[in-house]
Amino acid sequence: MKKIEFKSPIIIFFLFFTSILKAESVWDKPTSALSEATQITVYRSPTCGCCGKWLDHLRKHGFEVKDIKTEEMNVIKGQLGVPQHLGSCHTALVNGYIVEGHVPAGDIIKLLKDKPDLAGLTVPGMVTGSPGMEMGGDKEPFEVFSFDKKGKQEKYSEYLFY
Ligand SMILES: [Cu+2]
Repeated sequence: MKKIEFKSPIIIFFLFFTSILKAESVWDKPTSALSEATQITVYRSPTCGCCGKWLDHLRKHGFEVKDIKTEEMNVIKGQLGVPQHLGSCHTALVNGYIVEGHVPAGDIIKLLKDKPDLAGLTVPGMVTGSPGMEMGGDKEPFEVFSFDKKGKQEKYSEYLFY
C-alpha cells in the first residue's frame, strides 16, 4: 500500500493557502444561478479589449452572450437612451433592460430577478479593477447606478473594498 494518507493533509494545507493568496474579486464567486438560459446582447467596438473580457465574465456566470461588434456605439447609445453622462464603453440589452459598462454579473442577475421599473444599470466610465478591467491588480472603488427612462439615477450597489 502506498503512503498517500500521510501526504494528503500537506497537500490540502498547501491548496488552502494558495487559494487565500490568490485574491479573488467578489464577482468571481459563484452567483445564484439564472433560472433559465438568459441571452444578453452586447454592442461594442471591434477594438474594445476590456469589453471582450467583460463578456467572458458574463459567460462565467451563465449568460448566453450575443456579441455584436459595431463602429456606431454613439448611435446605439442614443437610440437606446443611455444618458450621456452615465456612458461607458459597451452597451448591452437583457430582458428589455440596458446594461452599460462593466457592471458585475451579480447585479444584472439581481435586476432580472427583482424586475424593477428601471431602464437599466450602469458603471459609468472605465473603472480600473471592475470586471473585465482587472489589469495589474489595481482596484478603484466604484458604484453601480440604476437609471430610469427619464434619466433619474440612483445608487444600485457599491464595491468599495473588493
Ligand atoms: Cu471597458
